[in-house]
Amino acid sequence: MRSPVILIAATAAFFPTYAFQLPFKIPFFSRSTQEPLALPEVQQAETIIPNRIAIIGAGAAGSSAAFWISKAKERFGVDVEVDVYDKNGYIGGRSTTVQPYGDESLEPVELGGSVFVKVNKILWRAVSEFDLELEDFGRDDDSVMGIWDGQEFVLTTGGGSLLGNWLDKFKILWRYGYKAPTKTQALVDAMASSIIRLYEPNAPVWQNATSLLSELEWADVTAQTMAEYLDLHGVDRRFSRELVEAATRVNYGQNVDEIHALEGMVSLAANGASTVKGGNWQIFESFVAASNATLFLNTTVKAVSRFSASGPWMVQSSAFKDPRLYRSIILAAPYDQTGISFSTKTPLAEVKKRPYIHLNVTLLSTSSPTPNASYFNLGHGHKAPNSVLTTYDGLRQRGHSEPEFNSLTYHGKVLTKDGEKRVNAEGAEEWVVKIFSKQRLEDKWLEEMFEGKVGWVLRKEWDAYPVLPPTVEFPPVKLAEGLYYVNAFEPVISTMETETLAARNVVDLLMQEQYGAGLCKPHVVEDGEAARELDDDFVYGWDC
Ligand SMILES: Cc1cc2nc3c(=O)[nH]c(=O)nc-3n(C[C@H](O)[C@H](O)[C@H](O)COP(=O)(O)OP(=O)(O)OC[C@H]3O[C@@H](n4cnc5c(N)ncnc54)[C@H](O)[C@@H]3O)c2cc1C
Ligand SMILES: *[C@@H]1O[C@H](CO)[C@@H](O)[C@H](O)[C@H]1NC(C)=O
Ligand SMILES: *[C@@H]1O[C@H](CO)[C@@H](O)[C@H](O)[C@H]1NC(C)=O
Ligand SMILES: *[C@@H]1O[C@H](CO)[C@@H](O)[C@H](O)[C@H]1NC(C)=O
Ligand SMILES: *[C@@H]1O[C@H](CO)[C@@H](O)[C@H](O)[C@H]1NC(C)=O
Ligand SMILES: *[C@H]1O[C@@H](CO)[C@H](O)[C@@H](O)[C@@H]1NC(C)=O
Repeated sequence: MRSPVILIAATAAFFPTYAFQLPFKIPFFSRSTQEPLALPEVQQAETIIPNRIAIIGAGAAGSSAAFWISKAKERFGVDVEVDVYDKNGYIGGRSTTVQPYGDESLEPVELGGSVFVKVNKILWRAVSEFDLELEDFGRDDDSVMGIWDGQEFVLTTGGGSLLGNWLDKFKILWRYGYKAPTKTQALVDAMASSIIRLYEPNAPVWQNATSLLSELEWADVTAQTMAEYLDLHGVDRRFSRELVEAATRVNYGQNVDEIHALEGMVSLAANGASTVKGGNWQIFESFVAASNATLFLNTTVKAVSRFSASGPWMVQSSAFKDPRLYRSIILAAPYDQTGISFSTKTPLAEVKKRPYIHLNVTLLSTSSPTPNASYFNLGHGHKAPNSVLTTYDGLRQRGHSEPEFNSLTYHGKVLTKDGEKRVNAEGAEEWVVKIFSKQRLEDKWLEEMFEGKVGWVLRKEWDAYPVLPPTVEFPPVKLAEGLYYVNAFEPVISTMETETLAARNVVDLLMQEQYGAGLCKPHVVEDGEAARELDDDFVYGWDC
């Protein structure tokens, strides 16, 4: 039940004008504050709060927030301006692409967030609404997957991706038995079906993740590690420490005895993994374009302040000499990483420090069809898998050394935008390879791994996703009246989809609390009206 929420929205529906009388005059300046900023010219005893919202960050979260606001405006007839700021010169944040050799004529490669699945209903819908093209991810029939423990492969399977259809794999059954994979699959399916709640017409709106998790009955899932959770459900230890860990390590750079079980399960929900041809960032660019918001790229927000509880928010950025005034602010970036100095008369809700996994991504092209077999201690005449995932269990159980990387995966040939295979100076075709590691992989290491056949190399460091230990405590969604924090959701689940979902929630709250509106008008059931038929394509937010 979202009863308090419905109530507010219903009030607005009955008295549609009540919400829209802004801007109005509000006493603005209060003597007792220390001012860290140069105050704007407009500063007087009182001032007008402009009918304007600032969104800080133009990744999945911020771009979709702008889009959701535009949907709310359309549905409620609210008049509000939106500014989107990003310090980068592009939209997409952690979801962006690069081109091999920096060559514009080549097919781009994802450098950050790359895949999503069909149950990610917001992104899936966006792809069709914005006329983008989906590509299957990892359905390469030549691919051979191996799980490397630092000294040997504990498992190798041929063809297809690990997670797409791992249940079918005879070798998996042989190594782990039948029960472990089926039980795990059942747990993943149960999770996926409870996520569906978030897309239904009466989707919950939450003030904090704790209340959402208890509503979805996931509170105990985030409270334990993936290892504990699977152990408790009687899943074979070797299965969780090897195969499941391969998934948590490639997706979140964390082991099964470190990561909480909800995110662990998300790592396994990889059925039908897809990516947008040309780059996922096109979704986020389309969100901003469709929103009609004003976009400030290459613009760093330096300070956010408010001198009285009812005054305007002031945003100091590199785009304007004076602070720009807002009614509300949506923070759509990890709090600790923004470098923003906040100053308010009453303290903000506390956002605890939250470390992120610092990931080194190495993208390269090579004409070597597989990595160096002797690196992997394979005998003469053996080929190494072209998709190497890893487990920590070699070290944990057998005293092997830790794998030097989290994952090393081939991603098809280097292609031109027309789909032709590009050949290098020696006339050889090349593959694109992506390696995730904690440490930098030096040129010499790469040359050995790909037997001297390395073409292009690009290294990128990301603060990729939060460190996700089991917890029952999550950051607040609302930091103050009018100040909302989307990335509060990342310690629950960190994916592109869930960032758009968390943005939807924040916009729903903001539009209710600040404008007496909401994202969707509540559906009032008329007397005698049949219960609404729900069609499968319904996505709350996109639809109402
Ligand atoms: C290597 C890698 C692989 C991943 N794989 C997947 C995957 O396969 N599938 C998946 O769903 N997710 C994946 N993720 C996670 C996913 O990319 C993120 O969860 C998601 O993109 C986060 O979106 P966001 O908008 O919340 O944050 P971000 O994308 O980080 O956006 C925040 C934006 O805020 C801007 N910003 C910060 N501070 C300021 C400031 N002071 N002023 C102005 N702008 C500021 C930043 O420049 C940034 O653009 C991956 C991430 C990485 C790094
Ligand atoms: C952002 O800045 C970079 C580097 O100065 C520049 O190349 C790029 O064109 C700028 N982009 C935008 C959208 O202003
Ligand atoms: C979370 O929200 C619920 C209601 O939505 C509230 O009762 C609870 O106190 C909140 N918890 C925290 C930690 O803010
Ligand atoms: C988009 O914004 C411009 C200028 O801010 C405005 O004139 C126009 O009406 C807006 N269009 C829509 C569809 O909201
Ligand atoms: C392959 O790896 C082995 C062991 O790491 C190394 O000694 C050898 O030089 C590598 N081969 C090439 C051609 O680089
Ligand atoms: C990532 O790893 C750390 C630790 O080894 C290095 O200090 C960084 O230089 C490295 N980053 C890149 C881009 O290679």
